[in-house]
Formats: sequence, structure tokens, C-alpha cells
Amino acid sequence: MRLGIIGLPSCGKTTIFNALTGGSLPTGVRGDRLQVHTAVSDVPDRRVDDLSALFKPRKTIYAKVNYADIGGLKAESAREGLPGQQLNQLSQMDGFVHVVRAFESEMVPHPSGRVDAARDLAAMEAELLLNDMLTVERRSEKLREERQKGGGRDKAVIEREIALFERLAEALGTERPLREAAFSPEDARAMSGFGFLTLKPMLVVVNLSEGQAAPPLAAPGAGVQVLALQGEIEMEIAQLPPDEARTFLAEYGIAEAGRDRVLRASYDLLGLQSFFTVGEDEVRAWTVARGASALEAAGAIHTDLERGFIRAEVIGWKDLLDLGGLAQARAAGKLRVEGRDYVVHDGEVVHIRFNA
Ligand SMILES: Nc1nc2c(ncn2[C@@H]2O[C@H](COP(=O)(O)OP(=O)(O)O)[C@@H](O)[C@H]2O)c(=O)[nH]1
Ligand SMILES: [Mg+2]
Repeated sequence: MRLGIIGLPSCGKTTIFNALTGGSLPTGVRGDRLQVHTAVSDVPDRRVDDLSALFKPRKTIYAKVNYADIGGLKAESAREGLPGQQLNQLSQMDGFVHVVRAFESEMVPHPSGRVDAARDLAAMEAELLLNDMLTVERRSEKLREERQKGGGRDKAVIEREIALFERLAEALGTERPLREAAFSPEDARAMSGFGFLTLKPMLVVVNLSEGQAAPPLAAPGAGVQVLALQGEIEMEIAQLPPDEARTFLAEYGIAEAGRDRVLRASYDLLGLQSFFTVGEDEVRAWTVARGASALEAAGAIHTDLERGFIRAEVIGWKDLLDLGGLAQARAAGKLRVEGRDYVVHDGEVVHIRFNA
């Protein structure tokens, strides 16, 4: 999973990036240049910790999420849209963490002169929308040319795509992000190569100063969630060793570290879940879409497992812990044998039997 951290200049993107990844990139860096920093972050998971305590494996591997701190967006590209390179970066993301400034600071001037979270949120959304509109226009033009020239793809296919892009233009024309529209699986497939920005799930992170109450924002639409955190404090916490971090969190009355909240919300928003594999060698969390089949879970581990799939042995992580091991689970008849179409649930331990 790859999440792009976006927002207006000086809203706290790099601060939040550091908070999420434990990094120490310099903050307060200004400039118009497109700058992208990426980091991989472990998804903290108590279930993995518990399984690891039981199996004492050589390696414990958490699920991972990639964060990209995308600097240089200004939400004022007006008619011509974003530069190609920037658009390209954004369209490759699975979703966005949209940082919106709420903190007041005389030391950090707001680019518009006044802090207004609702205005900034709308401005960035409008920027994403404009770029989708331009993508739709460019594609529609190509399709019309294709229709005129003929000789290539099937006429009906072209017509269907033209109709789809007309509908997209209409939705965007009413300033509705594409994530609020419903698409048939076929339409979704036709759209999938275009990296539409307003189709991507978005987690709005309101960046508060210490002790500040979250400002009121309009209720988020489909595919959007809003959470608020104190960016600067969270960044400091992320750089502490775990036990000190816990003390610090308690001191500031923060129930759960921002990093964990953002991760949980991201999983939720992207419709993802984790399953586990266990053994003496390795206890590991894997990420798949909710509703993924046993075969897809096998494929997430390795294509060989998908190709040679025979069956999956499945048990809930808590049952496995309570029973004390795979052998005990098998003896108790609690290790279920499932076929390739079995729908894997969050928190299940899955062992794939396969032909090598
Ligand atoms: N007071 C305060 N300052 C912040 C907060 N978050 C970021 N800043 C400051 O705002 C400036 C811009 O932050 P930065 O993370 O670099 O923003 P970016 O341009 O969006 O990457 C830096 O000087 C930060 O120290 C915050 O929560 N409170
Ligand atoms: Mg920055």
C-alpha cells in the first residue's frame, strides 16, 4: 500500500511524515520544486507480537505501508493543471493522506495569510478535481479521434468508453469527486489505467497545535475520513524509544499514537486486512483486500503458492494462541481445511499447502 502525503505548503506534511515513519527529514523546507521522500513503515500489530511470543521465530515481520511525502503542491495550477511529473507521482498512489493546517504559528506564515482548514481542504480537493477533468478531456479527445479514424479497436468498445468518459466529465463538472460515483466493474476496469486523483481514498489529517480543538469541517463524503492530531508532538513521540513514547503519550493525554490511528484509518479506507503466517522461521503479517480468497492470499505470499495451490489450513489468531500451537490446533480439530475460494478474514492464520 502506498499513501501520498499531500497538502498546501507549510501545512505540516513533512512533520506528519516523520511522525508516521519515525523519520527525521528536515521540516520547514520551502520551495516550489516537486520533492518526494518515501519511507516504509511497519504496521504495529499486537496480534503479531502475541504470535511471535508463542512461536519465537527467527524473524517477525509486520505488514508494511509506504508513505511518500510529496512536496511542491500549491493548489493554484489553474487552467493548465499540474506538471506531468507531479501528476504522475500522485496518480501512482493508492490513496492520500491530506494534511490540512489548523495550527496557528507566528513563526510559520500561512501562504494565504490566514489559517482556515475548511478553505484549504476545499482548495486541494478542487485541484485534484481539475486535474481529473483534464485527464478526462485528454482521453475523450483521443477517443473521438480513434472513432473517426477507425480500423483499430471494436467500434462498440470505443463508443462505450466515450459514453463512460462523458459521464465522468459530467460528474466532475458538478464538482463531485469520482469516489462518490458508483461504477460497474467493467467501467472500473476501463478507468483503472488513468490514476484518477479524486477516485483515490483520502484520509484528511487535521494538524493541530498543542491542546487545540479540531476545527469544524463539513461531513466527509464517501471514501474520505477525517482525523485530527498534534503533528509536532506526534513527530517528537515517533522519535522516542517505545517505553519513553508511552510515558510521553500519557503525559499529553493521547490515547493512541497518531501513527497507529492513521494506519488503522488507512487500512479501513483502502479496504485492506491482514492475515498471518506462522512458524519457527518466521511470523509474518500480510496485507490483502477485504474479501480476498485463499488463492489470492496465497498469491500475496508468492506466485508459486498461488500456482500450486492445493488447500489452505485456517485458524483465527486468538484460537491458535489459546490452543498453544499448530499441532495442538490440528489435534483439536480446530485447523480448518479450506479451498481456493474460501474468503479470508482479518486476523486469520493461514497455512497454504501447495505443489512446488
Ligand atoms: N506550531 C506548530 N508548528 C508546526 C506544526 N506542524 C508543523 N509545524 C511547523 O510548520 C513548518 C512547516 O512544517 P512542514 O512539516 O515542513 O510542512 P510541509 O511544508 O507541509 O512539509 C515547520 O516549521 C514546522 O515546524 C504544528 O503542529 N504546530
Ligand atoms: Mg515538506
